[in-house]
Amino acid sequence: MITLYTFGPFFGLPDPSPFVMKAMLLLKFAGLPFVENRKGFARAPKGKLPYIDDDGTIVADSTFVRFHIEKKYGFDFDAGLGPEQRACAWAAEKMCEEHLYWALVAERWGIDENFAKGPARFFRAIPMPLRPLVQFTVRRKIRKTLQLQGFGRHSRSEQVTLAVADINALAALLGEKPFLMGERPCGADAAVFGFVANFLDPALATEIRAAAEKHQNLIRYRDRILADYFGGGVGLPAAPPAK
Ligand SMILES: N[C@@H](CCC(=O)N[C@@H](CS)C(=O)NCC(=O)O)C(=O)O
Repeated sequence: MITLYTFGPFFGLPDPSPFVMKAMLLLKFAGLPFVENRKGFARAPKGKLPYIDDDGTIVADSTFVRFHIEKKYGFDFDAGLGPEQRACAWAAEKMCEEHLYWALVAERWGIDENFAKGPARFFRAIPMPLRPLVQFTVRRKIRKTLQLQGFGRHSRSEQVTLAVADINALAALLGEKPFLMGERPCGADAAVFGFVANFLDPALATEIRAAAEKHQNLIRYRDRILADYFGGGVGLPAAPPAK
């Protein structure tokens, strides 16, 4: 049996982490049953979630989870795609994970209003009066990470410009197809879904969400994947039906 280490549902989504949602979807796409464990963060081999325990084999990082599934179970997430489509899917996935992700971190942790509605609640289990100190320390670490990575050095409006360019690219790539590369989901859909769902989430009150909401195809994409793989929506505003 596979155990997937997660944070647990948040923001009306199966998990607040797009990487955890990616691992969930990879396992679901591959038809592999798994159990969730929400208490594994302290033992995460890379200090991050997700990771899996597959009958004693620990695999950390969502992309290595994908490679593990492909190798051990012989499942090709991109079956039926040509080399150019595979390359395009990989590029879209990494655009989200290595670029758009930092906009999500800046939105959630850097803007007080979003922090209060979102990440501040991650710390509910920590007793008072310790909680504000832990919140302050973690937030300071994340701000420093954003500086070192570089995204945090852009002005707020530059960050929005970059994130909206990514979101517009995703919407253009998806077009009117049900999934990024056609009629059936590919590996990149597992990753891209988590970002689309997070940026559309009402827990983020920002210009980026407003820009994402202009793309009805992205809203339908999120709703389709939530319905097909997570048993339906979780109280998020749905898109009007396609014309
Ligand atoms: N490259 C990793 C990224 C995972 C990641 O960044 N996880 C974040 C949550 S979205 C995390 O666990 N952060 C905790 C920390 O950095 O302390 C993957 O694909 O799994």
